[in-house]
Amino acid sequence: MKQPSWLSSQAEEISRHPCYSEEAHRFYARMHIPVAPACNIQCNYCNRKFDCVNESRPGVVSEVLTPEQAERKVRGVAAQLMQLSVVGIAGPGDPLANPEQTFDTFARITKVVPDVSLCLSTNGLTLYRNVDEIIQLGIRHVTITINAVDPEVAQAIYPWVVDEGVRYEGREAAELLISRQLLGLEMLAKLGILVKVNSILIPGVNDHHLPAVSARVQELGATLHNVTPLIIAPGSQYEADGRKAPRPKELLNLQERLGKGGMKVMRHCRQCRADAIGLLGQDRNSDFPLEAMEAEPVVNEQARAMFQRELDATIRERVKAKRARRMQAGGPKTRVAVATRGGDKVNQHFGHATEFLIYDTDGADVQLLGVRKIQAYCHGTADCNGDKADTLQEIISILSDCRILLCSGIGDAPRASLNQSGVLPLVRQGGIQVAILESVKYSSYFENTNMSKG
Ligand code: CLF
Ligand code: SF4
Repeated sequence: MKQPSWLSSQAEEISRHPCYSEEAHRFYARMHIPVAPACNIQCNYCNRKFDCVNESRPGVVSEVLTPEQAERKVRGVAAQLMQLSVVGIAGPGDPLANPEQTFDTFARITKVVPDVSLCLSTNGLTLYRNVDEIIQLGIRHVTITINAVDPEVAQAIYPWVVDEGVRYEGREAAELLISRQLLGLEMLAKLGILVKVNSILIPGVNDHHLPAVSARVQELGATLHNVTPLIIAPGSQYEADGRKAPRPKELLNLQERLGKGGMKVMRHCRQCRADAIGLLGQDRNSDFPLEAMEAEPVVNEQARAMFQRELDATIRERVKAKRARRMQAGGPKTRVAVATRGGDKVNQHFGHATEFLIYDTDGADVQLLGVRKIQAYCHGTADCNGDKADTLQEIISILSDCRILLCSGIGDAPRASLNQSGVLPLVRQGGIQVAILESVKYSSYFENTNMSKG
């Protein structure tokens, strides 16, 4: 098959894709359209009542749209959200187990909003059969969730798969799924499609095996590896088995190991819903109700292009400045947790945070290490000083390797507990990078007060 001409602009596409480029995720938005309800495999961490866990937050249900509704919604959102650069289908089941809805939707979108990149996320079982369609429709980015490349390991993750009406179980199911995933990956990579691999880190099942997965998918042409922590869907097999999520340190160590193996590792994944809209970390779906969408909203392509050119210039400046800072880097590192609602700002109260961004800084360079999800500590101001000891202890243990916490506000009780645990909360507002660099002067706070973290 002849390579399409648009592949020459891959670097530009990466620079505008919020998942493939860490810089882009601060400026460019994605939109997921939930048109694919069915699935053709069973993962032990999933419960079908909810969205596909492979690229979604477990326990979340998205309302399924028809392709017609999806087209209307994408037009309406693109008309208002100038920074929308990617439209993806990631569920709520597997997009390729619903090929008619998925491809019909993509075909409609390319006609009405031709300037967005199309993105598809799949378990990979039927990927090889859909490669022609993917190329014809101009889908530039494909994510495959690959949790194992050894059937022995995969058997403990997938009890069954169904292909062309035949149900496979046990080792046979695992072998079929792996062979299909790797075949699909190889075919797409050879055609120049950007393939990202998602893997879920499942302690006691595939934790030891993910470096082998990373090496194999890199060999076959994957451009990015995104390892996310296991979060178990309520009612799933793993919940019944009492499996536990990995500790943040385990994930961090693994990501570092994969990076040393030469693989580009994604650190800023937010495990989005199948209907998420906005910048990563934001979920603005409720700002764009289908009922409120005009029948024929005006998508001003020129205005979108102008707006995005300005974003590109800002990103280029930031990348240049980052390179310059890297040249000066090398001092001792301080780990900083940031409570944010998005917009690249410290703008979240500690008690309302459901995730922290974790950074390392040496006072010159600032490096994003990952995102740690938590249960919010409080749901109203009264709780902030209240006794929610278990939740607070869990949050403190998740932040135990950090020296500083930046947030827009914090109650007295959590402030005291964090202080006692050697994490210094600082109340700040504004840009994350500036706040982190300013906070470094407090990195020896505990040494000076004889409370060394060791
Ligand atoms: Fe969506 Fe996935 Fe495309 Fe991104 S999400 S289909 S590649 S546009 Fe991104 Fe969200 Fe993580 Fe997915 S942060 S869950 S990796
Ligand atoms: Fe659930 Fe997604 Fe796995 Fe299907 S592929 S079983 S929807 S997690």
